[in-house]
Amino acid sequence: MTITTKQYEALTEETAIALARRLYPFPEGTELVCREIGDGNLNYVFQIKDPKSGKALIIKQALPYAKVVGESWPLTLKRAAIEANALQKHGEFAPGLVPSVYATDEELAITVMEDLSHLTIAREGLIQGETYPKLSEDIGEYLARTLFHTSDFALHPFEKKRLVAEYSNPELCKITEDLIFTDPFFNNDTNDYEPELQGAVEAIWNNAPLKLEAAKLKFSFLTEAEALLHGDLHTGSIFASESETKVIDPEFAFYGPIGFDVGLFLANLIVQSITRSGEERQVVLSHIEKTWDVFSARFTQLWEQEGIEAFKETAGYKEFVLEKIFRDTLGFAGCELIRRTIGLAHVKDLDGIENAEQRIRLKKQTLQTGEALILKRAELTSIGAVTGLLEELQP
Ligand code: SR1
Ligand code: MG
Repeated sequence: MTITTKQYEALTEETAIALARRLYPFPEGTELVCREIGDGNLNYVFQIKDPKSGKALIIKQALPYAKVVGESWPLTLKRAAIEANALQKHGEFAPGLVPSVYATDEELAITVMEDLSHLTIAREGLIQGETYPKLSEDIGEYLARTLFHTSDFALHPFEKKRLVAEYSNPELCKITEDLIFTDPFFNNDTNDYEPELQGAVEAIWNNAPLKLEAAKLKFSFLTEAEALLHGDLHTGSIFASESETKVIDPEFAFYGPIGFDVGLFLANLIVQSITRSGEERQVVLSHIEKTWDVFSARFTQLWEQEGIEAFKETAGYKEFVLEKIFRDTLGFAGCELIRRTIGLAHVKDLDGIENAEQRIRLKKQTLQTGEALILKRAELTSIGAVTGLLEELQP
């Protein structure tokens, strides 16, 4: 459903309720309550609820600037339509793993969708020690299904190129190009880190082989239109419970290298593994292995059963593609680890550690792990080798 409005205005809790009444047949006289629950960097998220029946819906609205910085950082409203369309496109291939979209409005830059407040943002849950037994299986499936089905391995080239154009997302891509691939590798004002990390940070800025590899990874991100990515698949973009997983927030969606989505998710699990110890760490290391195992098994099955590429049975081609995705995954994961530690956008998993000495020690470990993944990505040829490296680097 498309809602017709005259012009953009930022919603308030009152106007969000009025809009919800227009969109959903709440019985006459129903008292609705609204809360702004957005905790991300960019948008407003209103939950509108009928407390009597418990029925609720979400109205997410893009602001014409980045909320995390303020009006000095203008940002396209078109991202709301990209997000709504990507949710629906990914939902075609990974049903049940994304929220249902009820309505959209490009002018108001809103998406009206399923309320998922019975679930918890995975990052928050993981920080509290949750194990989320289904997380890696569900995300491995989500990744394989959405990425395979939007790639040249599954689509007619005309349709694939139509989608590449539809999901052109230059402003949001620029944020990633700057914040993940460029700024943390240079002495740039956007970087943000504790003085105790100055030595480790300067070591990154002066590490010529590392910077060369970061440049190559940025080049891949800039140029390789392999599949319709989520584009920001960290654990804050996932709602989870013991039995359910839902991927939200694909406003950074665009056609890019498949390993970027896989790598961002794994990097955020790696941060968790660094903050944990003993059996609790093993649970996260198992999630890391299972994500890749499920992704590669499902991708292989889809290739064999539904692939349309003429070369699909040529000996070694499928393996070549999966090896490339794996190598990219590790490199992108490395960049994400570095930027979450010293760049503009941090993660609570690390910043929330109250003991300063422990926080700095774990941040140094995160940087070291990021560097190792970037530099050793060609040598690490199995996910077991990656978790082995993580265990070595996490005493
Ligand atoms: C200004 S946006 C900062 C970060 O938040 C988003 O979730 C993306 O990860 C982006 O890099
Ligand atoms: Mg987000």
